[in-house]
Amino acid sequence: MKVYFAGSIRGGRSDAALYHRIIEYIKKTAPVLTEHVGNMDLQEMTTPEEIYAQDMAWLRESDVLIAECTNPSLGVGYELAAGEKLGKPCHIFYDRNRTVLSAMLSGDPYFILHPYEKEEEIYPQIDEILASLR
Ligand code: 6IA
Repeated sequence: MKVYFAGSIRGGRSDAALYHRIIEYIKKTAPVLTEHVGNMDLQEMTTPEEIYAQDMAWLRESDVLIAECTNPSLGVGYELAAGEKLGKPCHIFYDRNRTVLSAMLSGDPYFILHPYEKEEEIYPQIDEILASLR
C-alpha cells in the first residue's frame, strides 16, 4: 500500500515541519511516494514539466492520497482533483482553527474531510485510513 502525501510547497512552507512529522508517522506503516513534501530544505532540481510528470505518475501508482490543507496550495488542490478523477481515496486534513477550507474541497462529497484542532488528533485517523486499505 503506497501513500501520496500532498502539502503546500509554493503555496508557502509554514507547515513544512508538520508535513515532515506526518510523513515520518505514515512511513512506519506504509511507503510515502512524495517524501520531499516534508523536506525542510527543498531545492529546485528539475523542470516543472518533470515535476508534473513524476507527481502524476506517483499519484497513479498510489493507493491513497492524504493531503494536509491548512496552508492553501494550488498544487495540492490540483492533486486532489486529479486524485478524484483517478478514483483514489482522498483524505483532507486541516486545522479548523487556522483555516476555512475552500468550498471546492469542503463542498465536494467525494473528499473525506478530517478537521482537527490538535495535531495529536491526526495520527489515530491516519491509523484508521491505513488499516482500511490493508
Ligand atoms: O502549488 P504548490 O507548490 O504549493 O503545490 C504543492 C504540491 O505540488 C505538493 O503536494 C507536491 O506534490 C507538488 N509539487 C509542487 N512543487 C513540487 C516540486 N518541486 N517537487 C515535487 N512536487 C512538487 C518544487 C521545488 C521547489 C524548490 C519549489
